[in-house]
Amino acid sequence: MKKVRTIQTIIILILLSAVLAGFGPARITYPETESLEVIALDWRQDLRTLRLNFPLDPLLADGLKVYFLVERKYLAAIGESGYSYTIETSRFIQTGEKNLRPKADGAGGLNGAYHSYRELVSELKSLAAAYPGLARLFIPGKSLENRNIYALKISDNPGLSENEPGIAFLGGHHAREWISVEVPLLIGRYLLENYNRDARVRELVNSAEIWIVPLVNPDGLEYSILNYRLWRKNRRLNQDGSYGVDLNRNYSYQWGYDDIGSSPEPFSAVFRGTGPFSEPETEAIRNLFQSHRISAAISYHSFSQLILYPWGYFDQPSEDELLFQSLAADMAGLIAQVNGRVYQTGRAAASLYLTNGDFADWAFGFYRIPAFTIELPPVDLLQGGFLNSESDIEPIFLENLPAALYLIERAVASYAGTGTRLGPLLRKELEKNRKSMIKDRPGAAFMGKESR
Ligand code: 0X9
Ligand code: CA
Ligand code: ZN
Repeated sequence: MKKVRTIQTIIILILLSAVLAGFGPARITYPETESLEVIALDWRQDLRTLRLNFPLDPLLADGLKVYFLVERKYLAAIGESGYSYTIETSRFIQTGEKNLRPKADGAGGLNGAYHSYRELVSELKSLAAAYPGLARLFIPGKSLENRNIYALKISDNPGLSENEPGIAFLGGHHAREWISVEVPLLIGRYLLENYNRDARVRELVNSAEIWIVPLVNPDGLEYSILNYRLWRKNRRLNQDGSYGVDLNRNYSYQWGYDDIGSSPEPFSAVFRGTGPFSEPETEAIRNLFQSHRISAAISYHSFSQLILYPWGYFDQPSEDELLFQSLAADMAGLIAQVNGRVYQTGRAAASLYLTNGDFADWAFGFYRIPAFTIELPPVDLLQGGFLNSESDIEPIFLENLPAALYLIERAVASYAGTGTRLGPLLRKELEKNRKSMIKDRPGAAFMGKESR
């Protein structure tokens, strides 16, 4: 059994090194202020205890060596723990950052066709400027490093808050999931560019308020582009000297319910933060939901090709399991029609893994709206994991477009127009089915408990 796991680990490391090869060490650079070193260890040592004891980021595997990013201050302690390592920083750090930065004109650069923060800002601003009657740029909050978190509102009369359902498309919670920024951005651009020529788009834009928040974690994205491609969290400097809070563990609904899939340990990749909404980035999303009536949401991530719905924090069906099932199945059907790619659907806790404090549990748990996590392609690590190519952007956007339009359509069709924040939502039609579902109101006690 142990042997099998070791072999699996080796295979994964080899694959990781293969997929990372395209991103080559020469492209990586680190700010001197953080005193990071790259160390190499022989993978034949048991590295699991090492990784539990020190905040290390695996960088890549190559031959018998596994490379980790580590802060200089931990080096002595690692040595004292009996691990032998070599310092390989010079192999990775390229001085003279000049030609490593994305070009000022927004084309190409380190991140190719993907958007950096700056490239995204200029794209959002030019969309808002090109369609003043249909789009307006909001800033519901700022990141830790003071970057703006943008929300592009798309509707007729975008300057007014009309009695229309809001549908939010979020991306970029996780730094390394670059494709998750592109999909909501392209959905927004598509709606604007096709308003005049497509009656269906016009109808949806006229009767809804669509919120595009393509980049929840701008600091993390920049770090992933310029420093370390596989960075996940935000860039919070934690108590123990490690960096980052996992923003998709920082929402308040059942925050820290248990330690399965979310961690109280700051150096963990799934550190949930020191409290619910401890991070300004999640606070910005809460702010957006508090000040605007949002009736449905999709949060894009990568990778795995999944359409997930609550609950994620424990493996029980919610009272709206049947509605979630049918919406997810419809969306998966629409997606498959485009490029033939299959997205599996299911409850997040069962189909992927347990976690607490994620966006969808909060949006559903607190606002009782249909909220999905869509894990974009590829389907697995073999196909590239987090590293999509530039040519993947268009087909992945195109296959997700009909599902996004469908969710807007369903939100519009079932919107009761009460003008209240919550309103009767998509659930109404399934009222009768609900009676057959198991009694499940874990959130009842939490409803309204959160400060608004
Ligand atoms: O772990 C996450 O935050 C998401 N997956 S990712 O690989 N993009 O990081 C999925 C969250 C879905 N929710 C649950 N599984 N509870
Ligand atoms: Ca409107
Ligand atoms: Zn993610």
